[in-house]
Amino acid sequence: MTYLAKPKFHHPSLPKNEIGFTRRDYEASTSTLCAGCGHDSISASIIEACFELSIEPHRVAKISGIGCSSKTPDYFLGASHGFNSVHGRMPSVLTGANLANRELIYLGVSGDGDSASIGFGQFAHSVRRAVNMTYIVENNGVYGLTKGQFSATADRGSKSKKGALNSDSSIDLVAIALQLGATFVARSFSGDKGQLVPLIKAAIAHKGAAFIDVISPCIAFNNHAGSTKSLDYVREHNEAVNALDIMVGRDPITVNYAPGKVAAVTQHDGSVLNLRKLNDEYDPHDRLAAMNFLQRHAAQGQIVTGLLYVEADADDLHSNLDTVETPLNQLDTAALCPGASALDKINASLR
Ligand SMILES: Cc1ncc(C[n+]2csc(CCOP(=O)(O)OP(=O)(O)O)c2C)c(N)n1
Ligand code: SF4
Repeated sequence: MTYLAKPKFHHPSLPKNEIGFTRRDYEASTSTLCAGCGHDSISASIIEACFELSIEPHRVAKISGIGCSSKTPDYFLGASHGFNSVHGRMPSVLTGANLANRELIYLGVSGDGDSASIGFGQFAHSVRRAVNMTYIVENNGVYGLTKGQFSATADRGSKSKKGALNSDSSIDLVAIALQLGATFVARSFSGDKGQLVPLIKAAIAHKGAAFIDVISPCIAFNNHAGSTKSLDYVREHNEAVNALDIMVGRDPITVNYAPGKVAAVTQHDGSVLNLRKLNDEYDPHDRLAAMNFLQRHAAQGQIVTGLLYVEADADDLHSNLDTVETPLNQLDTAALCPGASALDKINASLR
């Protein structure tokens, strides 16, 4: 993989977050993707979200598969842990890492080819097992790295760059994530940072399996008139369900305003958040309604974006398995290997 180091100098008065880091501290090497690729905008949103959340980069583990999308962890959070796994195998590598050290923040980055074809089973099981992670699919409807074949998320009836018609039904990863029990499900567009950054922040703050499908046009192989994942198509068919803002780790600020209205709320640092309360008709806490809403709008050719579903008090894999609180690398030998008598007891209980 090509590695281009970014120049170190930057303006001395760059704004700092509450742990004293600038946005530059969340960057990494220079992207080698095509200029204008949607994936680079997603990297920029991840950088912004982690900066705004004041996350220490070394607390993040970013894990990906293979593809242009899976190369992106090289371009953000250079000081965090990273593992570029095998094509489609990101979810099981992430699950293993998470079981070994629950203290890190897990960011899974994948492509639609990576997650909806070869890694479909892996995607499904990590979501249904409630692994505590933010799973982002950079969805361009094609295999970008291998030169633009249709992926399983390409819409039936859409055309390839060379004019071939896709006759296969498409897989909607958001619908599947809802069906599998993901406790945070959202869709966004790489070109809508205003929507994507708060969604990433909320997904990171969520305990449990958080899934974000980001429509991310491939400007080299899927940005032409017959594509339903081109910049023009997505801009014309984007139906946002809500606008999300998030506050974490501070004393609560209370506010009371009517549904459908916008309220300006002053934050601890003096900045002002404009909160838009959802209209009564959209409830992101109703899984069945979310599935219905998604399908209804898909049938009208609309791409629904925003936070579609969230379960506030979700459990994760660790609570379901009742695992030890301490990361395995901090346990001593006695705790890791309690000896033959403990094993005898377990065996006896299974007889
Ligand atoms: C086991 C295996 N099969 C196939 C490949 C070839 N391959 C590399 S990337 C890729 C597709 C990537 O597509 P996607 O996940 O949609 O990412 P994009 O490049 O579009 O961002 C394929 C098929 C591989 N590297 N390993
Ligand atoms: S081929 Fe497509 S997905 Fe890959 S870097 Fe270029 S624009 Fe992005």
